[in-house]
Amino acid sequence: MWTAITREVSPALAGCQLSFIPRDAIDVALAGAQHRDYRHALEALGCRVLALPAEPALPDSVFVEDVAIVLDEVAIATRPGAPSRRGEVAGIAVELRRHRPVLAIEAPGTLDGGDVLRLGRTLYVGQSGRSNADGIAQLGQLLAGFGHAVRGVPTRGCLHLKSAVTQLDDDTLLLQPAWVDRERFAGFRIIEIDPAEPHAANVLRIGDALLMPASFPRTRQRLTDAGYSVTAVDVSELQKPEGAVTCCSLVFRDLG
Ligand code: CIR
Repeated sequence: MWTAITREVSPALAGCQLSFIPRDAIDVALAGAQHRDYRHALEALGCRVLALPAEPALPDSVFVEDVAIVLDEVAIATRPGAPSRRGEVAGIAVELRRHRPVLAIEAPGTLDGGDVLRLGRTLYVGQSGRSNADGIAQLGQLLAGFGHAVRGVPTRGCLHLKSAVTQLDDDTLLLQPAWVDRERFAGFRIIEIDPAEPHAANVLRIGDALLMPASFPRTRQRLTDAGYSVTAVDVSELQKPEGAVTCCSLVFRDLG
């Protein structure tokens, strides 16, 4: 029903990009084990998981979400805002061509997939330090012919739009009000994260189920109280390099 493309943790993970959190020692072996558990959790939620081999020269390459956007009709290879991450794109694009036609964001545009939140036929794109106006405009032009609208959203104090807001179901979002304005999402029901857990807004929706980091029990309680089925995974060593759960996979529908 769903395919999830993932890439195993790079042995160079400690050389990752960091923007909003201080550098902390990363246990790379534990990161690899947590990534394996994450892949198993995706399988348990109904995904066919592809685990591409680690890229020793690309520290952030486990965060495959940032290098592509996958829709039913087409995939977009991005041009990440961090130059150190641009070498990650080609390997994922090759894999995606087995599933979708692939278009690309070109220089001087920059776009990180972590900034792209698809809600129905509108793609909300974070105007972050990683995705620039040219990249967002290119995305709009590439997708207009497929009937998808693109709308820029200002973010503040966080890496990507999906650090601040993700989708829980067709009508409901989980949102961190310090990092994005809820008014940008008029018409949606909003559940806010617990204020004691500022990084908790990044959850991965697979059908009717949600996957989230184990380190946010208060926000998880809010979600289970609201009736959601939530699986928690320990991703501590993937959070130190400023990742979370959406960033470690590209999940898309199998079109049969
Ligand atoms: C970076 O700064 O690019 C990586 N260290 C973390 C990327 C996380 N990506 C995401 O949440 N979509």
